[in-house]
Amino acid sequence: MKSKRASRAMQGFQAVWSLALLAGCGDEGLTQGHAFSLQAGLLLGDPYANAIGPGTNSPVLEADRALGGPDEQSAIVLGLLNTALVLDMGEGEEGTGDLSVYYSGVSIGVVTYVDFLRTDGSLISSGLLHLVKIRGSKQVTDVAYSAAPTPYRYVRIRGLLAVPYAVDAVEAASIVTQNTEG
Ligand SMILES: [Ca+2]
Repeated sequence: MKSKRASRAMQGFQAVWSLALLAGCGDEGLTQGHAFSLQAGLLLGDPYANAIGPGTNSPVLEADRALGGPDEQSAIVLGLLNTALVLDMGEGEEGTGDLSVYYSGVSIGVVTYVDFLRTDGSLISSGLLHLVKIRGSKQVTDVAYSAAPTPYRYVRIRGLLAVPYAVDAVEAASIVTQNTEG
C-alpha cells in the first residue's frame, strides 16, 4: 500500500515535470530583449525575411522555409563550396540591428559568416555566425551588425564546406521605422 502510494506520487511528479519541460521548451535562449523586439516587430513591421533574395543558389534546399518567423520548418544549407542563402528583409522593413538566426541540424560547432547587403546588393559588413552543436532540436544565435544603424535590405548566410545546417528563420533586432500613417 505504501509503495503503491509512493509510485503514484512519483507518476504525478513525472507528469508535472513533463509539463514543465513542455512549457519551458522554446523559451531557452530567448532573452527579454528578444521577446520585446518580437512584439515591437508585430506592431511596427516584420523583422523577419519576406522573400528569397538574389544570389541564393541550388545547394540551398527549400529556401522559402527560412522566410517569416520561426516555425520549425527550415531551409537546408548543404555543405558545399560557395553555398549562399540570401534573404530579403523587405522594402520598408530593412534591418538596422543585430540579426538573430534560428537554426538546427548542426553536427559540430562551426563558425560561418552573414553578409549584410544594401538594396543594390553591395556589401555593408559581415558578422560571425556561431553555430554550436545542437543539444535540443533548435537553437537561436545573434550575429552582430557592426554598421548599425545603416539599413540592410538583404542578409547572405554563407554555407560551410562539409557541414550542412538548417535555417528556420532570421530576425532583425530592429528595423527601419515605419510610418504607419503612410
Ligand atoms: Ca521556418
